[in-house]
Amino acid sequence: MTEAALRAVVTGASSGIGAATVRRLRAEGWDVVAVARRADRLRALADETGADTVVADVTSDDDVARLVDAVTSGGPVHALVNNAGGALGTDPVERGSLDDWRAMYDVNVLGTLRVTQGLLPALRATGRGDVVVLTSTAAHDTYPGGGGYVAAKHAERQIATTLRLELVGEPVRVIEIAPGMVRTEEFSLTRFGGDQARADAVYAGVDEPLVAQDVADAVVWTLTRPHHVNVDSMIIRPRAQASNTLVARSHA
Ligand code: 8X3
Repeated sequence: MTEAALRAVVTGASSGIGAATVRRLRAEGWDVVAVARRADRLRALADETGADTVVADVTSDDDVARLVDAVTSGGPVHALVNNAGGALGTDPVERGSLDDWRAMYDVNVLGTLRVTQGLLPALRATGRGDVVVLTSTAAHDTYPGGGGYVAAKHAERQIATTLRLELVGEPVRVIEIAPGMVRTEEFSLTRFGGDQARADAVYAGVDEPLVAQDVADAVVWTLTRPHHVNVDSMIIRPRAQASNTLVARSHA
């Protein structure tokens, strides 16, 4: 008799780290529910990987309620990967846009809170649940122009650290993965409002920034440790990045 597959929910699954995590989990034999706003991208990922999909925006209470219903009526949930999030702008604090700060808080902090609250009962019920929170090195230290993103990621990190205290003794691990410089199709492009030249400049002269698969590898490694092993927090950067403000660049 073969064992039933483990089942994971991955938010922000339409590109970057989320999509790479879906691919990697499927390759490891997990059932996966891929969640994102963009139906066309999700459909392509489903065709490629065999993942199930739910179109939902983690900043919408109604969407998350519908997501939780759809996921929990479809089977057990062993892992939630809270990956949806992102940065908007690099304004100094003095000129930071309130709208950007609000939007970053909503998706990174409240988005993770909404989905985690919704799925915790199901994660607990399996007797071996995992909550993964994709934060950032911006959750651990700051940098000029990081203001709103750093504030949101610090807050998101504290969901993970607080939840771990509150769930002690229960069969649910809480894992934070904090990536540094990862070159993905969209993270910097979104941050700079679609300005490709500014987005590319983030990685200029950097010898091998991380790629989404590097982070997916870390996520899946933590999930596939024996369940008594809780990787509380993992900071992962490219070798060329020593800190949020010190990056080696060639000037060819
Ligand atoms: C991405 C890392 O340096 O843009 O989460 O804040 S950084």
